Parts: sequence; structure tokens; C-alpha cells
Amino acid sequence: MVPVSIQPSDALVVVDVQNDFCPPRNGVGGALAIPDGDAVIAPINALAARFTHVILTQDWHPPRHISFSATHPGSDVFDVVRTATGKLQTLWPVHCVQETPGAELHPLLDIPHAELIVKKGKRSWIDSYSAFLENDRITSTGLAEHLQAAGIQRVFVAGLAYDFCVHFSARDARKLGFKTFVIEDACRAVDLNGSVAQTNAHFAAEEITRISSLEIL
Ligand code: VGL
Ligand code: ZN
Repeated sequence: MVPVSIQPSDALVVVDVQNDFCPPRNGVGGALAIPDGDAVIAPINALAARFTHVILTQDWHPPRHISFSATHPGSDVFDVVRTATGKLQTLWPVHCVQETPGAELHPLLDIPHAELIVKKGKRSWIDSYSAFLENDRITSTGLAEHLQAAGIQRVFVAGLAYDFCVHFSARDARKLGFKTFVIEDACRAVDLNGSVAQTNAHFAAEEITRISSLEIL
């Protein structure tokens, strides 16, 4: 265990802690519920209070988004298809539709000082797992520019899902030159076809550090 102390030039990126990725609560959310997804909220709230810079992301899809199996007649949820842009796309249940309760940030998330909310996956023809670059790998969400302007040097990533949006956000942060940490106990995974093992292999190869929130001083 190598403790890391939080600096003013660190940023916490809280990925997609939204109703649809958590078990339903009072009949709201759960469209793409990640097992135990709401268990990330308590550690994230506790950590966020100690960071000067906190950014939230929000999956924010139009109604007939390319990532929904309902948009592809004859397909099933979790099928992988090749889209018109040549990218492989995993198909999901309809989730996080713009302006619906399922797309709202989870009501127990308590980060009043969050400085930016990055909405991603907004365009019907392209998905965006990463908080930085959409899946065309060209279109910027603006987060990199925001962090660079704020003088951020290290990025800490937490949230949902470990093996999709946390995975791609952390790798892009690292590629952009930030020292990057993923706070494992503040994440939960979908775990689809070995996706957690693949995520861990990429993190190891790309010098992305997996830590526990207990190691953050
Ligand atoms: C996510 C699948 C589809 C995520 C978003 O936040 O990890 N996963 N859309
Ligand atoms: Zn999505």
C-alpha cells in the first residue's frame, strides 16, 4: 500500500453516477442497473469533499441512440454490431435518455462544489464511453481543455461502470498526460465477456494505478 496525498492540482472525475446505472429507487432508474451500483455513492461523497476540483459526467442519450438495442431491429441487448462509421458497438437497454428521471444524477450524490458536469453520448450516431473523447476518438467533450486550463496534473477516476466508462475515461486521461488513478472501491462493474479482466490488463500496461480510497490521504 502506497498512500497518495491529495493536492490542489488533483481532480476527481465522478463517472455516470446516475439513476439508470443504479438499482431502482422509488420506481426511478435501474434501466441498466449495475450490480450494487449505488454502493459507490458513500465513498465518492466522502472523497469528493477532500478534492478542490471535482468533475461529474452524465451519460445523456437522445431517444433513438445508436447504443440502444431497440434502435437496431432484430438485435438483442449485449449484442455487438458494426455501425456505419465502422466502429464496434455493444448494444444496451434504453438508458439515460436526455431529460428523463433515469438520466438524472443519483439524488444521494452530494457534491455541491462540483465545478463541471460533462454530458456525453449526446449525438444519436455515436456513443461516448470516455469523459474526454467520444467513440469516434476525435470529438472532444471539452474536459481535457478544462483540466489543462485549471493546471490539473493528476486525475482520480471513480463511478460507473468500472469496465466501460471508467475504463475509457481513465485511459484517455493517461494518454493526455495526466498521472491517473482509479479508485476501485468507488467503482462497480458490468462484467461482460471478460471486460473487467481486459480493463485491468490495459490499466497495468498503461501505468494507470488502481488504488483503494483508504490509500488516499
Ligand atoms: C456506460 C454502458 C452504456 C457506462 C454507459 O457508464 O459505463 N455503460 N453507457
Ligand atoms: Zn450509455
